[in-house]
Amino acid sequence: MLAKDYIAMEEEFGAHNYHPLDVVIEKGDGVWVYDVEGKKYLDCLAAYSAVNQGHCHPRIIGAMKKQADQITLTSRAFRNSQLPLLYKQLNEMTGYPKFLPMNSGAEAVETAIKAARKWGYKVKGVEEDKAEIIVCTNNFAGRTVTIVGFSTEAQYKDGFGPFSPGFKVVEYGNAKELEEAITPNTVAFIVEPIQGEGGVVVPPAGYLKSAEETCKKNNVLFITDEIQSGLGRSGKLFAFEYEDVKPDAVIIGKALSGGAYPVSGVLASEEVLGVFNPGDHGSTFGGNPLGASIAIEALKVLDEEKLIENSYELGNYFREQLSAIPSKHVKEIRGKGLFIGVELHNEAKGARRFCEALANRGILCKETHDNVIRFAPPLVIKKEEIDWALGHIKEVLLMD
Ligand code: IF1
Repeated sequence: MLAKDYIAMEEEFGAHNYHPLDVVIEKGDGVWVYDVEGKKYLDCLAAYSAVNQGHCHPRIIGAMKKQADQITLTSRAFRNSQLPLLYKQLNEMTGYPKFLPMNSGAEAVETAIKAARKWGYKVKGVEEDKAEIIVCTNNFAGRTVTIVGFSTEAQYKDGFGPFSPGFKVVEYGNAKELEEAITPNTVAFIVEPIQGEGGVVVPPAGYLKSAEETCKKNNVLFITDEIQSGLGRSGKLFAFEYEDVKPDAVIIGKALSGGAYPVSGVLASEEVLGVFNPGDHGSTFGGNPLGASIAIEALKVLDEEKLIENSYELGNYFREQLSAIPSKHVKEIRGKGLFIGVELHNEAKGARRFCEALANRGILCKETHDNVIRFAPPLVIKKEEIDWALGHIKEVLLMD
């Protein structure tokens, strides 16, 4: 079958909830992916940062195959021999005493919301059904009804109401507005340390620190969504580390499995995750031995292959080199580590045409918010590969 045949089949039988670039990928290896016609591309999206360890990392796929031959799913009605090892691995790498495993990022965010509310009622003493959670403008936390209910993007909500009450929105990066929004019923503030979908937005220096202080002062849980920014993407294990804060809970997903399987969850203190009693929360697949074994290996790969350090160093290099391109279209280059956004001026007429031109040259990336090109390659990328990409990026950014 040719690419156009796959595309026609997809358009005919699939729901049209995406508008992908017309590249039909059938194979991946490290930073490279190959389409059905044999064309090779440098993947600068890394499945929205789920593939930080690179496509089909041999150690991760090896762990997956080994566990697949043993047992894949037990349900949490029984214990399995992989989940305890994942707990231990996460504890050693992050310092958080507890973890609650789920599958998708949205489910992990829902889990944090449930934990925060229950903590509010049982520990903080908020009156029943009065708990408030504060979130930010331009947040992105997934697609469930509760989560899109607090989105500030009209399209994500349109036609999906009625929504869950109990959420307040404050401006991202504005610590004063957060302080003013807190009431005695506020149980949590959930924030992305760097906004991904928002356009790779790095908040003003000191923002997370003052948000944390405000939360502490008011007995409000400070929760970071590190589903996209975490696990090395920003050049640190967690993007919150740039500000010397210690969130009460951290939501992770995506790269937790290196893109091999959906694995997500919430890291937190005993006080926060301790609010759950048997039967309060769960998932058929959450914590399954296949996912757990994959996540253990994916975490070890991050650590042992020094991918976080590579992200930090090559991220700085990539951004420096991008800044040196004398393009009239570029308004701002931002990001941390290999989490990079290139915002274009309105006159550039959108980022999509630049992404399409890059795809034609063998570089895959995806625009966000119409006028931001995002570069977020797998963290296994090498300097030579970035240099090769930069040659093309330069020519494309110098287009009219
Ligand atoms: C789509 C964006 C990226 C996330 C943060 C939770 C989730 C995500 C910070 C939910 C998911 C995704 C989902 C994907 C596109 C994508 C995305 F462009 F929409 F914003 F990465 F940049 N918190 N992000 O970024 O995790 O339930 O999807 O596992 O929805 O099309 P999920």
